[in-house]
Amino acid sequence: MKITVVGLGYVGLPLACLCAEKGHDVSGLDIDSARVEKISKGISPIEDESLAKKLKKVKIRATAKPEECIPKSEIIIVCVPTPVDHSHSPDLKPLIDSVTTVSKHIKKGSMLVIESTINPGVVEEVVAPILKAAGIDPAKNDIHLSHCPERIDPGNKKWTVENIPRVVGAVTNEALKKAAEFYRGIISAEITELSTVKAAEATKIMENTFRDINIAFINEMARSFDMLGIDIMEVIKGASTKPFAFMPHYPGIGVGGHCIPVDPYYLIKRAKQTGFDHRFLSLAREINESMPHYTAELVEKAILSKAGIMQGAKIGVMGLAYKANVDDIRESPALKLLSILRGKGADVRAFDPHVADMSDFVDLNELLDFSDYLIIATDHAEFKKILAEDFKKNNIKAIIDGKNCLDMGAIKGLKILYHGIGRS
Ligand code: SAJ
Repeated sequence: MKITVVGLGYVGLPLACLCAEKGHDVSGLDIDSARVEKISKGISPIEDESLAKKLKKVKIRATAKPEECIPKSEIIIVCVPTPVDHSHSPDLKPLIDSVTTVSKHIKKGSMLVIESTINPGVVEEVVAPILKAAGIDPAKNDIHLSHCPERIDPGNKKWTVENIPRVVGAVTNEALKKAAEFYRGIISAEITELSTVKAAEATKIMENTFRDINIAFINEMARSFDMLGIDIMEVIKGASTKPFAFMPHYPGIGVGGHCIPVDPYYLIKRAKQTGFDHRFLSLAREINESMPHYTAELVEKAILSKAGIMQGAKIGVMGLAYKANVDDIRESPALKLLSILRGKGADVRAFDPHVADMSDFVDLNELLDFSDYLIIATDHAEFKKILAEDFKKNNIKAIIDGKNCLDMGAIKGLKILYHGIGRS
């Protein structure tokens, strides 16, 4: 089939490659011409070696011009970001702009799938009206409109776009069947057909909200156990010996990424319009948003106990990305932590081997050489290999392990002050 994937990011690009691998004739549409340029040369704009390899093998016609690809496409899949703004309000502009562009060029009888994460109601209340304004009525199958929420875990080698099960919901039964048939042709895992498009929108929001509240739960437990002098990591290990029901999550400096800290706000806001107040989801967001501040308090306490003042304290932050072994800094709690500490007058500098352009040093040794105090903000594999002796050699006075990923015993054994999140 002739396919256009709209949005060539973490979601769209792997999907475009998969469609091409399966023999489809694939175009990629993106507003970022630099990104289009790179992909046209077979270079991946995101750090992902398997993707980079794939891009060299498959043929994807990348363009910034919708008229070059949409009119001749039988299937159009929208994979653009659905972020929130600084006040945590959903920002549907990228989706609205993309659907508006598609509505100007799409031909009748085509299939339009929205993969972006959206709250229940967006397809029928936002997407369909844009199409209708262009004289295209999805309820009459002028085009086949469906929602198949993306499920991707960036950096995950085991679960990829090809083998992760998906759900699909559509505006009409015909659209549902066509979408399910298409996805069964490219994905080896189960494709579950849901009875309404709202159910599909709700499924993705629920899975990610489930993750956010579980992380908030363990963050709260960590803060409580820290006061009780209990090691949260030992207790998580203990609870995980229960062969059913318990699901381990881990405390940290906060929750980042383009999904988990964002998706709950889409549901909270839409539910409010029906008069329902998601108190629990809102509290979980409050707890997770508070973690960078909590971490900064731990840092300040450690520094005051050593130096007596924060002003000018040389703090090295290890990691800027929102999670281990990726280069993505979206909603990264590490960035929030940096600004909080700088607000307290400390001399804070960072190093992340995956985010060189935002690092203050070229390598780890430079960071260790500069720092009197260290914070682990991201548990990159490179950081977990550092020996406690290396910290001692560099005269590190205190370490705040924001991901509980270092060897606490070895560090304390060398008389370096150590504080994790829920352990010390
Ligand atoms: N985090 C914790 N404690 C945990 C797990 C995660 O603090 O126990 C933090 C991470 O450090 C990170 C954030 O939460 O800052 C998000 O972590 P994540 O592993 O959910 O990372 P994402 O957002 O890249 O991937 C997620 C998918 N990941 C997993 O399910 C493992 C999933 O939540 C979504 O399918 C996907 O984003 C998406 O695109 O919606």
